[in-house]
Amino acid sequence: MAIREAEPVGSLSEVKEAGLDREDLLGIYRNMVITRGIEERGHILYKQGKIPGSFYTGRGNEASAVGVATAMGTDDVGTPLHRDMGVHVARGVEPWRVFAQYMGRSDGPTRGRDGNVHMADSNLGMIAMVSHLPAMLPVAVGCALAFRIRGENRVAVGWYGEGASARGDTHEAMNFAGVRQLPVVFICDNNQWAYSTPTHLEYACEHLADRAQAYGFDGVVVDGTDVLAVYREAKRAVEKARSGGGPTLIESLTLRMEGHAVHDDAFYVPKEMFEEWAKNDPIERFRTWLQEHAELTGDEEDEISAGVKKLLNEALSRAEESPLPEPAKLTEGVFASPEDLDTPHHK
Ligand SMILES: Cc1ncc(C[n+]2csc(CCOP(=O)(O)OP(=O)(O)O)c2C)c(N)n1
Ligand SMILES: [Mg+2]
Repeated sequence: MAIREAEPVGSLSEVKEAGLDREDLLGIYRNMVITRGIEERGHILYKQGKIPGSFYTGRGNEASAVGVATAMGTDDVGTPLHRDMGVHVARGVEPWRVFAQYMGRSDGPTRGRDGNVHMADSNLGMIAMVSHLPAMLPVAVGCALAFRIRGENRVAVGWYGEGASARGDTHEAMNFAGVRQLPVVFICDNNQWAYSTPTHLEYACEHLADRAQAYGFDGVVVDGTDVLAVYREAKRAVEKARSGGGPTLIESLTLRMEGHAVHDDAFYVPKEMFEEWAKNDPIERFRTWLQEHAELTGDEEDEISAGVKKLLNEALSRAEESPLPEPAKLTEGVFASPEDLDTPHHK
């Protein structure tokens, strides 16, 4: 085995050294609870017939998504995927806009042009995915190249799934990033399934992070249910990239705790696997850590869950009030014109 396996996070002092105070920790916990809450409500909306198409969830991936996003700087950019609702939440997308997106309303990030998962708020440093197999890795690498050319001290973060690792664009992105030592961090959400395909039919190496060495940069495997370990590794990788140290590949290991999307009941995943991984639920795990290491009280916990419930109830009502887009204007805002691209790179 070539790569490093990240240690789990231990004490509060270790976490403080990594730059997080108690308020930050509670904020991370809250973001994870919001993330799950959005996805649980998405299931209900779908069953009520209010969501056309499907609804994708990242149950089991909340720690990974929120942990990485918390480690990014404000000016950094990322390309989160369908398992990474926590990235949108942690970067400040208001939940009502996510519901509006899924219901195809004009206040969603795509203003009703896509009633689905291809969303991102570019004002918050995110680029919407066009597909995820893994079309966004070359985009993230392109951002990193642009930062280098413009002399900007920014980092790009690109997500992909372990199934997507089998496709050629993963190789092209990583090879180019390694050759140029670009400021990019690759996050492999390894949730052990690509739709119904298990990992032994996807790759033959032990860890996908092993491949980093072949591209000329560091790889690390982290337990994706341990939010603080994810944060620590992501922070390290982001700062390394920012200071000219080149890319890092972080393989974040989880289990996709639901079907590919709400239309899929995941009948092909062995029951024992779900039972085993349910013991490591990222939210419960972090709650226990906070109780043991940061004196989280029952009152604080109740306050957070009541606050999130209120936030999401209001978000749902607000999203339902958002109008559907006007049919006559549907083609507006779909393509960028050269005038829209007001960046030094495009001039
Ligand atoms: C080129 C292409 N083929 C198939 C699909 C349909 N599809 C979307 S996600 C996915 C599975 C991806 O698995 P993985 O990369 O492990 O990500 P996960 O969904 O498990 O997070 C498939 C088959 C697609 N979007 N694009
Ligand atoms: Mg997968």
